[in-house]
Amino acid sequence: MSNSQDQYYMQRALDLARNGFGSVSPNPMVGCVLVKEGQIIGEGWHKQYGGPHAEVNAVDSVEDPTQIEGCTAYVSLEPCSHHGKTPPCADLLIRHKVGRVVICHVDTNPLVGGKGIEKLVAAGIKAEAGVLAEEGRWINRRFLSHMERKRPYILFKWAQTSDGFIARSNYDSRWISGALSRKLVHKWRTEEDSILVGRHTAQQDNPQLTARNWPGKNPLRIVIDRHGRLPETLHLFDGSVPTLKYTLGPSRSEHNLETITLPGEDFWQEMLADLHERKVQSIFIEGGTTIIADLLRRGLWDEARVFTAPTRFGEGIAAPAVKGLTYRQEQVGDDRLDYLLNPDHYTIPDNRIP
Ligand code: AOF
Ligand code: ZN
Repeated sequence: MSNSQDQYYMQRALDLARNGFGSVSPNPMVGCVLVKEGQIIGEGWHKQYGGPHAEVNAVDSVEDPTQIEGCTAYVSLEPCSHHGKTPPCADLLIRHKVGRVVICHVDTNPLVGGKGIEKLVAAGIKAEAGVLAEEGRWINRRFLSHMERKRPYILFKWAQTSDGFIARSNYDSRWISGALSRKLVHKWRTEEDSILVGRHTAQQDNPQLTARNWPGKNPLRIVIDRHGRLPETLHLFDGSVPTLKYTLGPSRSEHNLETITLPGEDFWQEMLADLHERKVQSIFIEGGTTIIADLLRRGLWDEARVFTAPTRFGEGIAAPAVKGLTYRQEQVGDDRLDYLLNPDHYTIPDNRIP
């Protein structure tokens, strides 16, 4: 079969994988397409964390399972080889006598890490990886950050005025971006594992940090309060959504609110290590400026989404200076939206889809 055909079906597998966005974390998004004699005979994707893997759903979608024998399976991630919440997908493909397996990229989860391919090859199945691998790794960049860099994917969002301010001199940062942009931010919240603000933003804006203007899940809320100064009356502490507070003070556990003590020698590294252990694969950072500037300086970031509104403040708090690769630009109502990547970790993706 030609390379372009492999790419065609792999693109379909990747498109299916994306349906799991916002529902499968801390698992990766995975799609699978079964092709026989130029026809798609089955397809599926991993829909929900804890649920069946993509291969299982694809196999189950085939009306007559004997048809699967000799087909080519396109999987956007190396089939798993471990007994997790479900039995190994490599075994499933072997049992159904699939003839060939085309894989987008290897699974760098140490539980799998090439062992899925080895299993298939040992069973006499042709297996090859690397078709549209860059796109597959882009889609699963949060999962791969967790597996390979051992820290969550760090994504910033801020809104700035056209003359470069992120807030007024009194730190009031409301009403820079338009209504449509603010709605889009709620959509983004449903796509990330967690959302973080610093003490100053928590106090100044008293945000709820929920995704109430978009259907989907609320992310875990995280707030930094080194010296335990934040009042308990803030929306963040209303117990409505699971919330973590990182502090140098005593730890505590209440309904939906856990206070975690860090030694504080390197607060960020300690916090990121703790979040990694909790399998939090992404952090959406909404402020404030000091936190963003601090992380930018340390190179501890992956992506920034920056709204530039037509408003001018004339004076105020300067927006963070970021040197990133612009991989996408769009107009959202009256605002311009730039999507930037940390050039130390990423190149511009082919598809430019966030
Ligand atoms: C696949 N197909 O659709 C997915 C895979 O706890 P479990 O059993 O759900 O296993 C989770 C791990 O399996 C996950 O970390 C990743 O390595 C792999 N995910 N593998 O063959 C799939 N979602
Ligand atoms: Zn699997």
